[in-house]
Amino acid sequence: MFQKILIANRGEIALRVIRACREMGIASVAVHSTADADAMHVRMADEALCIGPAPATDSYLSVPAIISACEITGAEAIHPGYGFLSENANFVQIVEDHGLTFIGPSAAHIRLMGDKITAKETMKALDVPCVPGSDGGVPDLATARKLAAEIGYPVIVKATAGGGGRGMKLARSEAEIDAAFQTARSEAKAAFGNPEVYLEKYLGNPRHIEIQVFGDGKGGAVHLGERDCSLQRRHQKVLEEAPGPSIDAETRDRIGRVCAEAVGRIGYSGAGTIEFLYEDGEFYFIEMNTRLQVEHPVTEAIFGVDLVREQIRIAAGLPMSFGQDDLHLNGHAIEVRINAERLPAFAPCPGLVKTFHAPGGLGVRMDSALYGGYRIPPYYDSLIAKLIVHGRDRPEAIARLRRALGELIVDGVDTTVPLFGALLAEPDIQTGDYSIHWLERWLARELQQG
Ligand code: MV4
Repeated sequence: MFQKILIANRGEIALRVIRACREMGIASVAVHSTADADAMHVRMADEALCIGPAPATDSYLSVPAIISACEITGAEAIHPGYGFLSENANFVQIVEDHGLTFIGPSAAHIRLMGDKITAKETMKALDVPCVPGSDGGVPDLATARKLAAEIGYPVIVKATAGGGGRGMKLARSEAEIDAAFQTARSEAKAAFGNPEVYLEKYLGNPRHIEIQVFGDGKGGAVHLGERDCSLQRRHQKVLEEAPGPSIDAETRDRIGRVCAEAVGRIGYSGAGTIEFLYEDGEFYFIEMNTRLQVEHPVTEAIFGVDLVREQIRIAAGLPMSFGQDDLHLNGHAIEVRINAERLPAFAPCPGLVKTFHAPGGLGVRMDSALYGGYRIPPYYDSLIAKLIVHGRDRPEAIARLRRALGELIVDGVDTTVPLFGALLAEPDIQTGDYSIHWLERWLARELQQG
């Protein structure tokens, strides 16, 4: 096992990793920018090192600074958290070239899934159900027109280097395919340096269901069920829950087995998430994320496992501490993401936090690096806390979430907390009857009324 791990991240996820390290008897190294000298992850780690100025490109994204920090502190492994360098295959290669261990999948697996066309081809070959579409890239307009007609409108043009909603264009009919194709290509070239695009049948009203998987790097793999992450605003998740309100035990078992089998067959190592659109009882693969996700705690809550501990074990060459038969789903969990943002525009609202009080009690988990007197810097993501509740069933989880939100105090900055009370009062939310477009439609109505 490692003696010392460096965490190449900040905020709540850095704390999350430090907590796992401490329980495993592993020393932790925090790295930080000059803007984060007072950050909680710096205080909580066993050691801390300043690696650069405030802009992330010069600190949390600086590969030489992070490698140097490992050499200075003697850290043997790097946990990337989410975002920043977590899905950067070149970084992983450099980490390995320096004799260090990246806590995550191989550079090859990250690269494979980072290119959305190769990801989809791989999954299709592994019998994972995919959205009907072009098999591979679409080289020119004539091909785009021909394929779109075959697939049937509406179609969506997606950048192979995109993902997470970046670089997509909808064509509702033949009249729109030329513009969609050309715009998608030129935007992809400008944004990613790679113009390649592919086509998919556009699904009108699906849910976003993602399956948590875990591979041991030797062909063994398990699944930990699904999360319903349909409630999003501008491709940012707002509330996530597990199990999915629309997924029964048999469906979970069926799609879960397909996913575990697929990642096992490619020799995948560590945590991964297979994203699907789910419509009319069918799953359609869209992307695979090769990192630990923001919303992993809802899965931890219902399965009672520590996914970061498991990531560290796998990276250290140890076997997984559970097999599929050890995993039993218990109850229901919901996470809400709390951002320092001012409504109705969701404008980032950094500044001084005068008072902070985290909710507690049975079934309540607050993952946050906030404290009273902390000044939220303006340079990074506006996520300030994740509130995760666990109950014996969905109604209990909802009641607990309302109760916990009532206990939360954040004074000094505006937050998205007021949204959640209103959201949880909605009949569709109470019954779990929502799809990927529900939240934006609701916000358009709600925020207009004030
Ligand atoms: C789609 C789609 C409909 N049909 N693909 C957006 C994020 C990226 N991961 C995939 N996305 C979508 N892909 C097909 N073939 C609709 C979306 C989509 C979406 C997906 C998940 C959650 C929220 C969304 C909001 C708008 C569009």
